[in-house]
Amino acid sequence: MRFLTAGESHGPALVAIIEGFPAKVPVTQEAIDRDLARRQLGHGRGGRMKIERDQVEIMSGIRAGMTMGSPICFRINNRDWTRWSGVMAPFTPPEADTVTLAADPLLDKVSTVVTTPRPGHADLSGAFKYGYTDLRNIIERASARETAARVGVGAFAKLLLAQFGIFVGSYVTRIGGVGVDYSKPLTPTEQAQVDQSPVRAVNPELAAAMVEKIEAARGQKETLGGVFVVYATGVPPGLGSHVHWDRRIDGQLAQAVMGIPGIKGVEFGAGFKGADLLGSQMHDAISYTPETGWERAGNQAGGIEGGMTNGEPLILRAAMKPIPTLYQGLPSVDLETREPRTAGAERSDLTAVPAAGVVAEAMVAWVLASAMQEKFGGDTLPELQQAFHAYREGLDGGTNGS
Ligand code: EPS
Repeated sequence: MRFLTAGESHGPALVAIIEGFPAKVPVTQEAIDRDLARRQLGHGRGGRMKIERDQVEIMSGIRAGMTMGSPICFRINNRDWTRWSGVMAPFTPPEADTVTLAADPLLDKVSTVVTTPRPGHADLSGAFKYGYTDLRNIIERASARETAARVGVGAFAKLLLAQFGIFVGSYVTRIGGVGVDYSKPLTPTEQAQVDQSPVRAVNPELAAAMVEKIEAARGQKETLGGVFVVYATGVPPGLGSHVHWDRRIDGQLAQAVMGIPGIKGVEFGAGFKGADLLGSQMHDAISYTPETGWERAGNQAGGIEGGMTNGEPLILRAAMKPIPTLYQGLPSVDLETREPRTAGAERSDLTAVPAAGVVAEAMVAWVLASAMQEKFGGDTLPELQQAFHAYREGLDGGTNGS
């Protein structure tokens, strides 16, 4: 399975094409739009989220509520396009020097042409790489707006996984240094509570402290990063493989999550803390009885050993840096004059850690769904299910048949 997205932040729409997705998987508009709405939330989001109401419009690949096996194509319209159409038009130069923004109390307009790179964003590296002095050409695609399309793609992956009892969820454990050490899978009720939290935190006290921290950052024209956990339950053992570096599923998951804008680190299970433990403290003892089946004494491995899932819940943590667009502006240099200049603000968020958790769910779901398709094969959901059940029966017999 593979997917591509296209679209600029202030173009007419974001588009995704998914190829190789099995046929006969039930799909509803609500299931996809629900995740798109979750991505838009979180205390500390900026004005853009007040404008957009992300919804998928299916162009192909779904008929009567079922995938058809043909490429799935969808679009998510950018409502803000109406304000930017004169600036982002494909065949005519920008009509104006500035764009008047809506729904942003701190910024009423931005320049069409941007020549001062924001430290921490794609601006300067993109300018070097593509030879631009107008950074608008980089900003538009580097914007995290594109992650809406990934969440749409991930929603399809989640629908496939649900057919096998696999669930992917997430929550926030730290924002701006306020946080807890907690890395367990949640029950569906707990996940629903997290999704009600203004910062998607695991408890209300923590949420209140995080909101306070975000409000302090707002007053200082600062931005904040944080840490979120993504977990997956019901994952069968044996997804991924030990045989080649690029088939190791922890590597694939790390790449998928590191590919989200702002993510600077990914760890599994005990993660970096595991480096300080003794071997006997780190590794999860194995036991088996016919009544209980295979059991592990803990889950320090985060559900992955030898580049393969081991049947325990998948536990991944990711660190997100503070958003690099600051309303105070950071020291920089103008690309045209080479003179020192404060980087201008684009409309942005104070923090997007709660949203990044939802995007990471999508990417984790995509990697797991791809691994399921690779291991159990077939063009249709019933074929996948048949192979999956045969594999599970082999496992329940104590070995997988040899
Ligand atoms: C985002 C859309 C963006 C920003 C944010 C996330 O809107 P715009 O492109 O109009 O600024 O609100 O992106 C960033 C903070 C960033 O640095 O790229 C979204 O849809 O999530």
